[in-house]
Amino acid sequence: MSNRPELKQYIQDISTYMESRLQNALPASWQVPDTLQQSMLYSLMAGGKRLRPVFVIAAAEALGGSREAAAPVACAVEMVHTYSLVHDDLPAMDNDDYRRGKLTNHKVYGEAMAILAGDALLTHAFHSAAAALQAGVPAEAVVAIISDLAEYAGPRGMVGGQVADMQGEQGMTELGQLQYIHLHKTADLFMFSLTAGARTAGATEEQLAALRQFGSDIGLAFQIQDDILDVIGDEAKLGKKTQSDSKLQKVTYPYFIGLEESQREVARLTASAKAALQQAGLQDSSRLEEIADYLVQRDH
Ligand code: GRG
Repeated sequence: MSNRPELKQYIQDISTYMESRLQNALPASWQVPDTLQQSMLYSLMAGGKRLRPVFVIAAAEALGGSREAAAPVACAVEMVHTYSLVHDDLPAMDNDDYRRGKLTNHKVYGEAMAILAGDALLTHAFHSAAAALQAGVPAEAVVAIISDLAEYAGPRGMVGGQVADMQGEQGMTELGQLQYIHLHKTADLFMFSLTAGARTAGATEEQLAALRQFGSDIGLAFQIQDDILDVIGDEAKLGKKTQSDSKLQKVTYPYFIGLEESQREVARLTASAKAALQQAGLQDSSRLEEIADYLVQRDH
């Protein structure tokens, strides 16, 4: 009998581990203003799925690395992800009152504090990534991780994707525009997570390239699946005729290429992601493959 936990248990274990690491992310000696600390922790501890930390840790473990060495990087990417959600919910952007079933940060702490909590999460992410050095990761790998975090989260990465999304609201005419948004808003942090986790375990350039391909394919497939579920959900709620009048007008993958072709694209990207993993020469790629299937096969 193997001691290997089922995927759901594996994800749950990482979530529990991350909760305690994130809860203590700010050193007690720092004298951070109370409200700022509460606002940061309110969103950090609001019950996200911790997908990006799972990618960091699973990639490290696929190369025989340790959870402890990968943890500072896993915390860093979750902080960047959380800041992006706090800012995305602001009145100047999506203007949302609820996220994950709870009031959004600015609804509880006010707009100014939500902006500052987001800023503080983004800044503190780099402090956390740098702490990989104390967890035993070689300095050269830590510098590469920090540089990648800036690249994948910044103007050429997630922020660039968010801007393209905002501009796309004025009207999108090509699938390439939507693909750019999905790749940068979603896939870039997946790619960062996978490569950064692998870097903590001494990955080669070839392994990093294969993991970038895997992250890009799975990130795009994850978002296309989201688009598909969005359209199918509305079809169920509204009935086929009304749905084709309304939701297909929303700019999603099915809007451009139809539902069936979108489903085929998810399958094609998943196969391509798994093929990339096979090329990576990892010690054990099975967990990453399971995560890929779990993400694209979800039905909600
Ligand atoms: C404000 C710079 C800036 C960026 C915002 C994150 C984001 C970009 C927008 C939110 C809307 C959205 C659907 C983004 C795509 C990325 C994504 C899939 C976010 C949700 O990630 P999950 O499902 O969230 O991992 P949880 O809540 O589980 O952490």
